[in-house]
Amino acid sequence: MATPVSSGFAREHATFNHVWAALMLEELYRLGVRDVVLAPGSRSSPLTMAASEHADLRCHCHFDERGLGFMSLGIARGSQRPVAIITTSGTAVANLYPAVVEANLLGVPLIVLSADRPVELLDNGSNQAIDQRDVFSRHTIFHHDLPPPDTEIKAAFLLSTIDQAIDQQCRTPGPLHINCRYREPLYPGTCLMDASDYLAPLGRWLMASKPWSDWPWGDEQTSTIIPALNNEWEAFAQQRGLIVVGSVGDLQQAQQVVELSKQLGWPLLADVQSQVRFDPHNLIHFDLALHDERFSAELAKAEVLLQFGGRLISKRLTQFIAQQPWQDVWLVDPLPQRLDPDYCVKRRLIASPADFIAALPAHSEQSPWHQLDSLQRRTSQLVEDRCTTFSELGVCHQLAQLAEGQLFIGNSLPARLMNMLGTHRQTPLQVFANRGASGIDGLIATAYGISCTCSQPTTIVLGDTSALHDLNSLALLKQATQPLVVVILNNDGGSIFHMLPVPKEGELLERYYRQPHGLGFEHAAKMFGLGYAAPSSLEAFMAAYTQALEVGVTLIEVNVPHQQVADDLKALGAAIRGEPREP
Ligand SMILES: Cc1ncc(C[n+]2csc(CCOP(=O)(O)OP(=O)(O)O)c2C)c(N)n1
Repeated sequence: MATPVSSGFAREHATFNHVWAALMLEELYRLGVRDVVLAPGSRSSPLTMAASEHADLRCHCHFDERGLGFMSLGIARGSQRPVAIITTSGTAVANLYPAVVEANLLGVPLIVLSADRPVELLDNGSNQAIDQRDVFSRHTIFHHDLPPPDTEIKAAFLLSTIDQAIDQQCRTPGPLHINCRYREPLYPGTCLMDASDYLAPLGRWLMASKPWSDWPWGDEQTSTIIPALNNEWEAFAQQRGLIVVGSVGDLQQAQQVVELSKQLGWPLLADVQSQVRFDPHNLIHFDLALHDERFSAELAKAEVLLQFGGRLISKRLTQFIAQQPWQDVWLVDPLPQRLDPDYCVKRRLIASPADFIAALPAHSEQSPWHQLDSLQRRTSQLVEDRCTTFSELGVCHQLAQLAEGQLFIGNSLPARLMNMLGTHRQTPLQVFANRGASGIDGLIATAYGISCTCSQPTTIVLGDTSALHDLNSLALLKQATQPLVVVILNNDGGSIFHMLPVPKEGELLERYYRQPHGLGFEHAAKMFGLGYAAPSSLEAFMAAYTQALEVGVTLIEVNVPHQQVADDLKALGAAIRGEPREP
């Protein structure tokens, strides 16, 4: 309901609340925001209307704020841009909590704009009013509680508050929260209000495209601290080293790490979140090969470790790193987090892989020191042999080869299986996972958000309990503009608990951990208008999956016995260790 002037910021708006909301969204746009996600609500009307009227903002909707938060996480990660979230007041805001927690751990720039009541309507029995001040506590990098829009408060205050918040987000990527209090009226009346006088002090801002105040933004990463590396690097690089790659979002940066590993002749152990796990240079089956004593012994000849990115999925690799008597350990990651669960790191470099590599002094190419490739080949052959059946192992092994575009990996066993299986690929595959807090919530919404940002197919592979957790986000999928495939590994409950030391006696494991439900997903697919397939052989899975990558949205349900995956992994580990087969 704002009337645009011939060019520049509109001077007439529905209410004064709408003036402030429009100023905020315009400033966020100038600071790089392109996507806004919204859930319905009354108190947030000024923000909703401002977002919907902004010509250059893409709006995405979901009725469930928990899924909305995860959807924004996916969009922000896929587009590598900040995403604004608009919710109404009350539990709507609280429903964003899991996604905010995950964004904080992964350093994803979300901007929560929560609508709220003015303070005089708090704690007096007013409807849908909770204390929203700093509701996300220590899980945001910035919090601001705005006063209700007021003509006595300069518009420049609002703009510079946003500029400061976004500057903070550039320095420490993560979610920020701006609580927006509105007095009524929240909706347009019969005529527009002219805000020309109020806006006039903004002068050139009204016609320009730059933010109000000039703060560092974009590539200018002031937190990048690379000390003079010359002497330290020479001493470090002369030793026998390993390169481990954890979570690295950017394929090109990860490829530079691969090149570095080739130049140094150091083995590369890249996690599935590294973007280069399927690179021909990676020791792709290192996780399983660590069962093999000869492989582990060879790896243990390493004296120094250079790690890029954290949050390794492989427990065996994490244990190896913890136990190895390293001469030195360097860890490179742009986020200022410790990322060192066993306190091995001696030098923590807060830098992107590309910035770190660019800062290194020249080094001559060295020949590889390791026998690991040939030792790993035995493990790879066993993986090939054991992944030929219709099972979670077989399906994940195939997915790693057949997937195109983007693959989102759910937590619990899918993350572990995709980190173990598969083969080298000629074409890169962009891989995402919510491994900050490793929740089984919001996975479908996150994958949908990621799919919104690219022109290629997206696949999500997840467990049945995880799928049930976010079932209502299936409602988002019919809006997908690119092929989207949801592969549900339905082992009737949380099969990961078979692999954990939960006491097996009595009903403990079944009733309190695994929680079998006996549910299938065919009717869910129907209800949400998705294609559906339930293959019963590996060949049928491959055919259904390949077809699903072509067009539309398809839910592929892989029904397997609950105990199978644990038995298969146990048998594979024993085979790699060279133990005789159980009769
Ligand atoms: C929000 C949340 N609640 C609980 C957990 C603990 N948890 C980890 S795995 C898991 C079971 C997951 O089951 P499913 O999705 O079916 O996968 P599977 O174990 O069969 O691979 C649970 C409950 C969690 N990680 N996140």
